[in-house]
Amino acid sequence: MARVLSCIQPTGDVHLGNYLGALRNWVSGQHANDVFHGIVDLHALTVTDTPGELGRNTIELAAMLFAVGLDPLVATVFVQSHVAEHSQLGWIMECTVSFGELSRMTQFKDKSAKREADFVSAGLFTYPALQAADILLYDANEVPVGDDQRQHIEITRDIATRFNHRFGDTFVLPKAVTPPAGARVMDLTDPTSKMSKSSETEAGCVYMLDAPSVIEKKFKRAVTDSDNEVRYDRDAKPGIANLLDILGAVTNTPATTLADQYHQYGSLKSDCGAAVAEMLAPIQQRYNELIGDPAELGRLLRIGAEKATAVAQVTLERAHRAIGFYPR
Ligand code: ATP
Ligand code: LTN
Repeated sequence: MARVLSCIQPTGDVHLGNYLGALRNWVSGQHANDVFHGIVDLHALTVTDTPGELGRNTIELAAMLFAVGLDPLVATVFVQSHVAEHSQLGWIMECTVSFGELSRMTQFKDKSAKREADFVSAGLFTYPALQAADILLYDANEVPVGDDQRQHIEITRDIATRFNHRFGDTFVLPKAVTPPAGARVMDLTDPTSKMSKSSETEAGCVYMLDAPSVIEKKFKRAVTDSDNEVRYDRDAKPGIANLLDILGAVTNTPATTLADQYHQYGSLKSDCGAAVAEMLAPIQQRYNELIGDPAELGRLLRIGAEKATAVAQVTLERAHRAIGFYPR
């Protein structure tokens, strides 16, 4: 059984892209591997400065992770700041990566450029060192990530290799894996950009907690094209291809098969909206039950924190011994 680690930042409302591209695979993969799922609030702190916001986002994201079907007795779902070893190993990682290496990270260049008038924290720069700690603490063999995160897995491998070379074999080298045919969900109003919580308008983004009427309206208004022919062509007909991909992902049917079954945009849009609303209804119901029971959520997160800490402590201890800190 491979040890698999995935993490998600508590930075906003979870949307259909997150679900079809990531969370759904987490749920289906929880029995096949030994999986750890971190809600990485320390990473989100790099771009958050409002009191209380991180905690609220964390509990809402936790409720969503359990609502979509992660089983706290099978998967280890934990909050990063509950496991102090992340910060402790993070510092050691900062001392094992160079300024030059961190300067080459494209995510830092992009994010700091976008925030040019805003506060750019040093944490945004050293972010990959903390991410390396997340991964190495759990001896993770596999880290499922999208293309944007591959560079961070590469630098984690470089850091681990350097540490092992300096101080002796300590860390397992992780491998980036591409999630199984992860649907890439595009924005409904701009089908050439990915559906994202940071997009300009909300109309193109379907949130997990949107009411059925809102979902149906968003699909009805999805941007398509004017030739009125349903066929699967990502380049020429990105709007229609996106709808077919979404309906395909929800109903487990190949998008090209669906394309043959539809002749009108209107019925494709309404079926898509209805299928998504139907898929989300039981998730929303479980979410509402959980979010109304903070004591239970706290209990579930403590189970995760205990399991995560047990593993992380052993690894940190190993790193401390390898470095040769004077023991207390
Ligand atoms: P933002 O929406 O602000 O761009 P994000 O949605 O990429 O952020 P992350 O927390 O970085 O959010 O990603 C969580 C997971 O969801 C990642 O595994 C990411 O690959 C996946 N994901 C995000 N957006 C999409 C999308 N539109 N289609 C498929 N997968 C997605
Ligand atoms: N940087 C990632 C989130 C993240 C992560 C991790 C992913 C933090 N630590 C460890 C995988 C493994 C992102 O922005 N999506």
